[in-house]
Amino acid sequence: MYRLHCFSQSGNCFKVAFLLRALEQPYESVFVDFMHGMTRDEAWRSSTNEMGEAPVLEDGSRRLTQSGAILTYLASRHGAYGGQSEDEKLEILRWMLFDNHKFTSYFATYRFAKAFAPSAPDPAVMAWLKGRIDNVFGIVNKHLASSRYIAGPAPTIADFSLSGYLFFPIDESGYDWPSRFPNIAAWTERIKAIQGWASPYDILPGERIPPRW
Ligand SMILES: N[C@@H](CCC(=O)N[C@@H](CS)C(=O)NCC(=O)O)C(=O)O
Repeated sequence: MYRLHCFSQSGNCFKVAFLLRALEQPYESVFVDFMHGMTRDEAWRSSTNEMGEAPVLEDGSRRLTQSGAILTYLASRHGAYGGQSEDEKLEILRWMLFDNHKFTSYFATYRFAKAFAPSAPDPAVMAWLKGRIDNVFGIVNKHLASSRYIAGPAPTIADFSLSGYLFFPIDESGYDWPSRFPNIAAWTERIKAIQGWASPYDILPGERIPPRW
């Protein structure tokens, strides 16, 4: 059985948990105590992920990190959500790289600073991040005006990747993207209709923490 090292506040972990559920693959959740520094612990890094990040997926003796690599592996192994032709696979990869560099990255950082950071966020840093998010959400919103899913007419792992942080409560980020970006909002509703979808806090392990700042 797959083992997924994960925790409840992580949209990157949610991407993988949701795909496992969509593929109807049973898995065991292994709680990563991120909020108490587990991913910074040298022993954890040596045993589990030298990059100091969740998610981590174990498949027997194989251990995979980076949600994009994990999604690609699972899609290929189970023959779903990974595209068929070389062009489809490249289109998926293109969007997942954009997601990891910008779409998830800026938004997840902003949300973490606003909701979970140990000290109050610096307004200048938040203003800079918000500008980056405005730009990147605008790009995806425009793309979704003419595309039902991120990489074409059917859902793929690109959708699992880009939507990973969009199912958490808005008050965690304080960034009201559904009212500003209606095409993104409509797309997340289509994603919720994919089999296996559930709210992140219902399927990932660990305590829920009220937003701090
Ligand atoms: N690109 C990575 C990002 C993973 C990531 O940043 N995970 C967070 C938790 S959601 C983490 O473990 N961060 C640790 C750190 O940045 O120190 C992925 O998609 O898996």
